Amino acid sequence: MTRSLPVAVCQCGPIRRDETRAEVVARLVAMLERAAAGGARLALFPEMALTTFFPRWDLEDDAEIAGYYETEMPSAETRPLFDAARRLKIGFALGYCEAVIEEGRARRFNSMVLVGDDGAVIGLYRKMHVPGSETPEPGVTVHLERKYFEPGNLGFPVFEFQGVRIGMLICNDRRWPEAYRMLRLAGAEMVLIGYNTPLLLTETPRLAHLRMFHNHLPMQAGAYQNTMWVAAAAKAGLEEGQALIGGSCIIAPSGEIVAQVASLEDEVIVHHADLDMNAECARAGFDLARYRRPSEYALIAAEPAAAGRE
Ligand code: CDT
Repeated sequence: MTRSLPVAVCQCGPIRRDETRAEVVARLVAMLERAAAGGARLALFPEMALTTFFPRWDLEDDAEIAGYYETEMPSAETRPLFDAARRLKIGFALGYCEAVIEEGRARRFNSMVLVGDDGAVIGLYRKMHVPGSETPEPGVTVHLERKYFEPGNLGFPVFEFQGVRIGMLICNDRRWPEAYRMLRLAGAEMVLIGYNTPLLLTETPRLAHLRMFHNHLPMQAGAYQNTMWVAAAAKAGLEEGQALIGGSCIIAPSGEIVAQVASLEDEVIVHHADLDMNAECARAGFDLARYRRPSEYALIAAEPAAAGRE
């Protein structure tokens, strides 16, 4: 019998700075309904799907900053999404900003939660590769994720969703081959990726025309080289004056994009992911157990000083 997972990518159009959680959650519930109507059993929302992408600003008002984070998941404000999942019998993955007391101190992570079709939390991922800087840097697009988040501390976990092994990555993670390989080695069959990516980077004008290529290239390579499904949901469009790239898509283990959005708005795409393709594609040269040479890859896991050439 063929194993498959109908998966939906729910791209979000821009979210305003003053948009309330209730307004955003209503948009997400509407997309979850479209995903379920399209036959999906799992829906993916972007990175920071509950708020505007505030790391574009060097904010000073602590109350405003705190307002972008969730201290519990679900909360009274996000519960309608969990209730909808239970009502519609569909799971979801949601990127959000997490504030938590851990090891006796307040900590902030850029996180994604995986939720079952019963509305119960299955697992949590915290973004590992946190890009940008702590303070604005001259000549560089302001991207202050390192002011607002610390790097994740949960590794690259893989969770079981309806018998399918699922990994999660968040935005900049998708550009790092090690992230996909870690998930593949932990048995992931599908990777869910949420992102907020500026369309323009002032520091690299020569590469401007390649932004969408550089969005899809690492995700297609990650899918192909690790023979996994990749589903990717963007926050897209002109958000508070900053253009965010769209291009949300679903990629087969062959590396081929099998579904892609056609707008920069709230949009839902659904694809029935054939999980037998993973093994079939692996047979075309990616039998990891047979051909991989981990004893020759020590530099990859070495700290920069040991590697010596970074
Ligand atoms: N959100 C996120 O990680 N965005 C990064 C942009 C980094 S620009 C300094 C990305 O890789 O798309």
